[in-house]
Amino acid sequence: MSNWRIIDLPRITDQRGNLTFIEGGRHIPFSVARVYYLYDVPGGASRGGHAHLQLEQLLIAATGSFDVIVDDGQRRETISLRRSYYGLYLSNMTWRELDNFSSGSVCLVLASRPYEEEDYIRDYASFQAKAIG
Ligand code: T46
Repeated sequence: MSNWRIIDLPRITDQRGNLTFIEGGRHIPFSVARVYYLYDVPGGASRGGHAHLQLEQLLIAATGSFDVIVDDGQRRETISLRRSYYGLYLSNMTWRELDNFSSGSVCLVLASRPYEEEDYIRDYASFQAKAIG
């Protein structure tokens, strides 16, 4: 089973504008403990470059677009997010790098746990050794 997948979120379309909602445990496979967002990302910047021991997340391009490079230690894929009704689910032990942010883009993140520095693996070789056992 893959460490990542696109989740097609519910869409309520309306002449007044569209609405998407997310219920923890229903649309995504975890309860939401934290929400944060990346914004005002300068052109050419990249974020991430780490994995998490336990954390699961859902990444959404709430506005604009960006690319997410995902890696399970054996397989690497680049996923472009550009629609606010698609979420990219990342399981624990998934390496991620984010780049190619469009001007004004916002990366909205729902997370299964509070911020815990000890949950990060920041060295790729250590991540890969742990991931492939
Ligand atoms: C991920 C990508 C998409 C906090 O104090 N609380 C938080 O909830 C977060 C996420 C960060 N921070 C502090 C820790 C650092 O001093 O904010 C600073 C920047 O964090 P970081 O370098 O981890 O940011 P990104 O954008 O490289 O990575 C973050 C998440 O850490 C990561 O899990 O998937 O956003």
